[in-house]
Parts: sequence; C-alpha cells; structure tokens
Amino acid sequence: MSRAVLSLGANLGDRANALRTALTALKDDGVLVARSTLYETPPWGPVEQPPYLNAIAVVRGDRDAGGWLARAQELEEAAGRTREVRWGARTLDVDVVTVTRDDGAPVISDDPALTLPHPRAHERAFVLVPWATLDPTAVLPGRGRVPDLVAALDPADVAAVVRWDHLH
Ligand code: PH2
Ligand code: MG
Ligand code: MG
Repeated sequence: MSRAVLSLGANLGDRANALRTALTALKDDGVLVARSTLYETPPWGPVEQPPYLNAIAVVRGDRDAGGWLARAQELEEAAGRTREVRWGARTLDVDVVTVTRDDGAPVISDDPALTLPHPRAHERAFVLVPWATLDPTAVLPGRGRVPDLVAALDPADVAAVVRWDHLH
C-alpha cells in the first residue's frame, strides 16, 4: 500500500468533464482519499496555450510508484490524450507529485520516467495552492510544508489560481 498525491490538469476540450471523469474513475477504483475543488490557472511554462483547469487528488491503495504512474497514464489515454509538445496543451495530464509508503517514508527517485517528488512541484502555484487548501498539513519531501511553499511564491502567481467550480 502507498499514498500518492496526483496533480490533474486539462486545457483542451471540455476541461471540467475531463477532470471530473478522472476523479470519478479514481473514486470507483476505491482509492480516492480526498480531492480538491477545480481551479482555473494561467498556463505555466514556455508554451503559449489556453488556461488550465487543475485539481489535486490524494489516493491510497495497493500500488507502488510505478503503479500510480501506470494508472495516471490510463486516465490520460481514456481522455483521448495525445502527447505532442512538452508542456503543451492537453486534454488531460495526470502527474504523480509524491508517493509515501505506509511506514511514512517518501519515495525518492531520479528515474527520468518518474522523478519523485515531482521536480517542479515546489514552484508551481497550480499544484501548491489546491494542495495546501485541501491539506494544510501537507509536506513536499525535501522542500518543506506546502503552505510555506505557497507563501514563498510570487503573490501574483498565487492570486492567479482561482477557484473555478463555485463559479459554474
Ligand atoms: N501543465 C503543464 C504546463 N503548464 N500550466 C498550468 N497552469 N497547469 C498545468 O497543469 C500545466 C501548465 C505541463 O504538464
Ligand atoms: Mg504536467
Ligand atoms: Mg504529465
């Protein structure tokens, strides 16, 4: 058994439907511990593209890190994901942010296929803001408490992550 934090994002097609379908699939798997609401977020990175909807899911189940990555990729495929441009637009992206073993030890990996913890999570408001709101006790291994990481971000980046689903 292990616990994983997943970051979900979509910026093509019916974004909310893509996220909700993936969250429902995790619930149906019996692994969903908690999920954030949906947030609209400006695209991060070098590629010009439409705004994202993002969410965080905490899952726990009988999988190791590679098992969570495999499930994440199945969810992307089920959403019709095509993988063209790195950091480019996508119907669904599911990234494994952290994996924690049942003894509390974080999985640390520099495997290029699955680097853990996620190497850029600590600088991404679209990951940290929903995560800190969902779980104010969360820690990103090697980086610190998630609310502290939010406090270290540019306030403009934090303010740009806007709760979306109470508006719709
Ligand atoms: N994902 C990316 C690149 N940029 N920006 C936002 N706001 N949200 C994302 O999920 C995202 C991104 C590549 O995975
Ligand atoms: Mg990603
Ligand atoms: Mg990804």
